[in-house]
Amino acid sequence: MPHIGDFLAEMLMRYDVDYVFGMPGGQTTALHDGISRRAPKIRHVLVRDERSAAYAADAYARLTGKPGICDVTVGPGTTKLPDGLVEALNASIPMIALVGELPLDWLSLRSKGVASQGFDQVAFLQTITKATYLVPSVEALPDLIRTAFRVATGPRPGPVALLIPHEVMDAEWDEEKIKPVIDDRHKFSPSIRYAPATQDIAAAAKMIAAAKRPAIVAGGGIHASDATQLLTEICDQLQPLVVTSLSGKGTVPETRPYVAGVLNALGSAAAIELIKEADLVIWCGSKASQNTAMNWTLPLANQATITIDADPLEHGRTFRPTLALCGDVKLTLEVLRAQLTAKPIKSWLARIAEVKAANEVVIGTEMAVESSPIQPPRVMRAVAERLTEADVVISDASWSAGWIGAYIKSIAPGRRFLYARGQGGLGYAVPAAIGAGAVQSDRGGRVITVSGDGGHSYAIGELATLAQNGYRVINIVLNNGTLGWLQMWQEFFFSNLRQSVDLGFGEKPNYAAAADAMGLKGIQVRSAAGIDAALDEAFAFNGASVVEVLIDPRATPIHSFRRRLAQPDRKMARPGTVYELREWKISPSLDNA
Ligand SMILES: Cc1ncc(C[n+]2csc(CCOP(=O)(O)OP(=O)(O)O)c2C)c(N)n1
Ligand SMILES: [Mg+2]
Repeated sequence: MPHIGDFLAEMLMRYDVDYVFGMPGGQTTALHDGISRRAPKIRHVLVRDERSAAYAADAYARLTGKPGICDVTVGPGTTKLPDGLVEALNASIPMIALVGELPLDWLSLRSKGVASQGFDQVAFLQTITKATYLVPSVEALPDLIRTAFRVATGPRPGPVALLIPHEVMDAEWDEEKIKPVIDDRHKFSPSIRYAPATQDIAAAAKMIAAAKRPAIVAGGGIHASDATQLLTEICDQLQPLVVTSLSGKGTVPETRPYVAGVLNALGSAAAIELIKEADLVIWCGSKASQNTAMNWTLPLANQATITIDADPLEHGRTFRPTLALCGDVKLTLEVLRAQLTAKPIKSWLARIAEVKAANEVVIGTEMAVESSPIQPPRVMRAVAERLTEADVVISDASWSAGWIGAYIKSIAPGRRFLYARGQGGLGYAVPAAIGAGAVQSDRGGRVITVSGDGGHSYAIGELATLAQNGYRVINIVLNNGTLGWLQMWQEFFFSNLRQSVDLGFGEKPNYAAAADAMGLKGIQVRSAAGIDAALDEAFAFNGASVVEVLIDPRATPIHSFRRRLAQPDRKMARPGTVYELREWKISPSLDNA
């Protein structure tokens, strides 16, 4: 007779889940048995660390819109999940963690690991998930699986943990009694879309028509709502200034003349300059986080604002918008589009073109530097030249986010740039490439990760996962021998301190050699002259590779750090904005609106 592991695998398959990422334990073996019997419709990918399973599921979800599924065993498997769960919680990514649990009636034995690997998993997971459920019986399981999918994909999407006790997972599956019935509305996120009130849409259209210098801050919520194509069409018609958050990169292609790039302290200088000149700023699918809102100096006090967000609680968190459009981004844009009368404004487009052109000169010069030590913009240029619309780029935290953000342009609407900005945790890129690699192996594109040596060191074990599965992943390691960001922070603000920031010693670690030993193609690049050949080789390789580039340790994408490096004798105080409470502003109305 089949068991409940079969039932669980059957339910997942019916929800169109084709990959599950995890690490086995005795409590979850029935699930793996169930999956293996249904392969290749549903497949299990073995990771080397459960932390990576959650990150892989996160990337899978971002690229497919389906909940990412990961599985761990009770105890030490569960305690490695938080990095991925908090990232998904903060970034509103649909995810389901299938968690092994000790038998239900061993309650008193869980404490202090008297029963092997036991601890209070529910309490542990509750604060870092959208919902956590302990399955009380075989009979309750079908409904709780449906609940997990409904909650993970419903507004606002997020991670759900489902704890399945050992005796439930191993029980026989009575197919007459336990039916694998799913709710097909919850295969994808968002599973429900709603539009704002009609009068709010009319008011928004009027404001947009009255604006002289309209701007859109496009956030990750646009990707989550699958609204990139629609937003791009609307923007082609209106031609407002468009800037994006890191997560929003790719919502409107950066090749459009009115798009000024990523708004962030390490993003596009043109975006930072131009957004301040707007009279109306539409925050679309963006929570105006600390980084995108430039330490909440944005929006400016004199800027009228419209917020578009599906979460009613998001409107007004950091400022009081002039107008709040509470609704699914795509549906809201659809109804708004029908009422838009605004036309492109020549003077504003000319100003955007002027600032962008000046910035392009600077960026172009940086990307052309052929001398040693290697400058990261030159590396990014070489990556950009080889990218196609089918490829996916994954950023680690650290300066990699800035190098990608400012020097690789998105060329088509769609989510092809992944940033873990929910937490900004180091060590995301390589594990996320497992999930992206699985998706791309079916779609036919490549995956490119960019990390610093610090971030890359977190998940070197997972390089074997990439190689074993034959995923076409090119991992670029920008090796400056240090935790660059912290090294400069110490130097600037703590009188040249150099404590616990150096990762390199002599010629080691050699990340290319390590990759080679793990079954990948490992290439080390020491001079700018070698960049193109190395990337040609890696991009053409039908498998996983690591391209380690020894870069200038004085290179940084942070604009304020660059100013400090250029004026070493000027005494500069630690940025006060790190501690200051933001000013909660009330956005004004727009003249003539
Ligand atoms: C998990 C985690 N720990 C610590 C930090 C703080 N942090 C931010 S950037 C950074 C240095 C990153 O070094 P590396 O990956 O080598 O990139 P680089 O800055 O040198 O380009 C650190 C430690 C973080 N973001 N995430
Ligand atoms: Mg580094």
